[in-house]
Amino acid sequence: MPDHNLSDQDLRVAVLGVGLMGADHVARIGSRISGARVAVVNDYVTEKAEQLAATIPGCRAIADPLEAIADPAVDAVVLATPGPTHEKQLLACLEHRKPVLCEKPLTTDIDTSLEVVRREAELGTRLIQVGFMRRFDDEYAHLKALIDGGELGAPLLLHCVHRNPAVPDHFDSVMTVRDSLVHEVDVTRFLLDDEITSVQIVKPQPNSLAREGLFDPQIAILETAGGRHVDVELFVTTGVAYEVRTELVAEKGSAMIGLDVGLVRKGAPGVWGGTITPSFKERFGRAYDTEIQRWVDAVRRGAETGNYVDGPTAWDGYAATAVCEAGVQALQSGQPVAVTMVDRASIPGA
Ligand code: ISE
Repeated sequence: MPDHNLSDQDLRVAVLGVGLMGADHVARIGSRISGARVAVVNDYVTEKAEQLAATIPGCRAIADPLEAIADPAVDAVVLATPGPTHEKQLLACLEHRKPVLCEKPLTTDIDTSLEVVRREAELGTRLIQVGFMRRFDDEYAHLKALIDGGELGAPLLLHCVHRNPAVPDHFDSVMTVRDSLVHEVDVTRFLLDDEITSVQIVKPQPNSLAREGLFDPQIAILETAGGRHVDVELFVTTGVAYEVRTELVAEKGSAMIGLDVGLVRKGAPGVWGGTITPSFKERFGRAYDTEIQRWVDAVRRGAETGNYVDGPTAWDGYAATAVCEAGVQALQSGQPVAVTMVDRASIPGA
């Protein structure tokens, strides 16, 4: 935990993994976030980290991620490394008491996610925030406030659409569950304050334009402990745009977000329209800024509050892993699969 006085100093952040997401966070911290600077970068491609460090005043590249975490001149960590490396890196952050913002997934399986939750709980302080950025998006925040305000009555259903224009060649049907559905899992838990208890995946006729063997689209059907039904269209090879929509149906009305309306322009005769959102970087850019700024602020206040998190916790990461695990089984079996999770009350402090 930062033990020096941060009131007149920037938080020194190590960004581990400087691929698409990590490099985006480095640029964000360097230009749009106050109270923090990137002090260390790391990547499994060492030269990439070295080249990036050379462009940032006062920044060093450290080749070993665990050394970067332990470095005394690092106050906090952003983990944007591949999922399978998270368990070790998160445990190192806990060992060195370094607050960490971890991009999803928390870890890649239920047992290791649970172990991370337990180890953090044993410390009696929250150090791990999980990067579910949609909770920081204005539209999701509005929808959440509308639900919590009770105007629409009890929520009954969510209809979600998750479309990507394209995915990389290595993206397979399981990644649709673990990388794409995972956001809808977190959105469901966030909006409804309800745990997901079962998952079914329906595989319609695949898009003939998708890579051979990729089940795309997929329809996920989630049931919650409170009996709510959530359906999600996951379609990651539309060739069109980044489209993420959520419609809530409640007892006294419905509400929809993600229409991507923005500016509507009338141009050539007989034509009207707006711009297409190409990827999650544009759609959720402001949400990422808010997420990182609030995290930095929480970490800077941490010495007084004893809490280094302002957003989704390790428990939220564990719950998402558990639901996606059931989702992967459901993808194979075609049947509804029950989600296995421990009772939160059995881990004091989780
Ligand atoms: C990607 O990893 C993301 O996190 C995006 O938000 C999601 O839309 C995409 O499907 C994932 O592959």
